[in-house]
Amino acid sequence: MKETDQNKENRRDFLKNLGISLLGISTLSNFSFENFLGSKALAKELPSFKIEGKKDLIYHGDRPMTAETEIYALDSDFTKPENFFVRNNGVPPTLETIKARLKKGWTLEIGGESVVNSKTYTLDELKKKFKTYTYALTLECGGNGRGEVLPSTKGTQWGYGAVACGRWTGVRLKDILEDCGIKKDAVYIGYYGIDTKLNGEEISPISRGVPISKALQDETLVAWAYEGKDIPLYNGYPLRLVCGGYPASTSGKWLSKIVVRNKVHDGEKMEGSYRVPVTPVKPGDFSYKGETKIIESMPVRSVITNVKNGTKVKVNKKFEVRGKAWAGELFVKDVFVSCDYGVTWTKAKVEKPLNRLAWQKWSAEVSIPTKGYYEIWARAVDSENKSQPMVLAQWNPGGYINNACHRVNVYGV
Ligand SMILES: Nc1nc2c(c(=O)[nH]1)N[C@H]1C(S)=C(S)[C@@H](COP(=O)(O)O)O[C@H]1N2
Ligand SMILES: [Mo]
Repeated sequence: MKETDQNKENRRDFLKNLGISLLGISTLSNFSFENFLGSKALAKELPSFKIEGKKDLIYHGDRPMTAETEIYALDSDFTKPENFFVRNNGVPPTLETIKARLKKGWTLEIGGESVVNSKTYTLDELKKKFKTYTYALTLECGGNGRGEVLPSTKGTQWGYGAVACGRWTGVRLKDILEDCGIKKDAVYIGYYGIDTKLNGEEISPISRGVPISKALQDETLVAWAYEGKDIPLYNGYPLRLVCGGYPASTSGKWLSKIVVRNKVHDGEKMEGSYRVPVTPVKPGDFSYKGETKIIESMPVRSVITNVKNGTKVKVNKKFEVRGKAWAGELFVKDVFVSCDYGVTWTKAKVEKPLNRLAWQKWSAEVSIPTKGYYEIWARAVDSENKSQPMVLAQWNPGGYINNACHRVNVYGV
């Protein structure tokens, strides 16, 4: 459908208010066909705009604003703030709104039926009252890889770059919850941020959470800094819940409230989204009405970050292939690299993570035997011996948790 001029005007105003300039619509130059098995993402026209202060992002949409990181920008040990992907579900708060709140003292309220004493802390109180911790935590959108899912499903057609890992600094959620006291019947927590719905309603577009056991892990943080700086505006400045290893949708941005629940949290996007069928369905079957389960720990995945598509390599000469791998709540045990479509595999050297829930660096030396077109595939295996599949293992109507192998191509010369 063609956009009306009025619509375009409205959108331009909307973006201007957010400090974004629309550069027009263009096809994406760096979104390479060969990155993905299905390659259907190439056919789609993607908006081209810029978020101030961000770099090396592939923009998927402006309303809500969504942008993933170019795979090669994931080559740095930790994702730089300017490279951190953006996935909004509604309208983010403006910097003015946030500054006005900060002036009065940004507050975090703890409530819900399973909290003993409801309390409200200012950001300064949180910093003073509780011990500060820093952990490197991997945040990956539950829909990362959806662009590869066939038959196609609705939702942002992410490549493999809706992921980031970096050092978050804040206080443990468990210390805050201990200070308030939690009742024996507590089973879940839920978050609220100060963003609003796209339709103009002044309520959170997303309010998700995690089981209480995850909320009480040492690494679950209420964080105010990322990579030693304030959290970037669109990644949740000034306060964010960070639940590494779980779908990033559980890490609430612009955090203002946490509720402790005596049942599974029933906030926005708990019911219809971020779930997969309990009983596997045939690919393309959107009619499933059966039981679904909430996605918890993300599956094992790896990306190749140093070899761009189309790279020319010398025949029979070893070259380095490296990247990152992560496995939700588990560790990555092995990464294997293939240059012959999975016929033979070379074992990569896999480094230890900085801490639990951080991604792991890996590298391997490979070579190709003749001139011509080759593909490099990477396949990680988690600490429970589960491997990445070569193709989407379990199609689901939401197009979630596609952890099929990443592949890039090279030319032998
Ligand atoms: N308040 C708020 N928190 C949110 C969201 C949101 O729209 N609003 N999106 C969630 C989703 S679906 C993802 S994948 C991550 C994205 O985090 P990022 O934008 O910092 O990359 O934030 C999560 N937390
Ligand atoms: Mo997400």
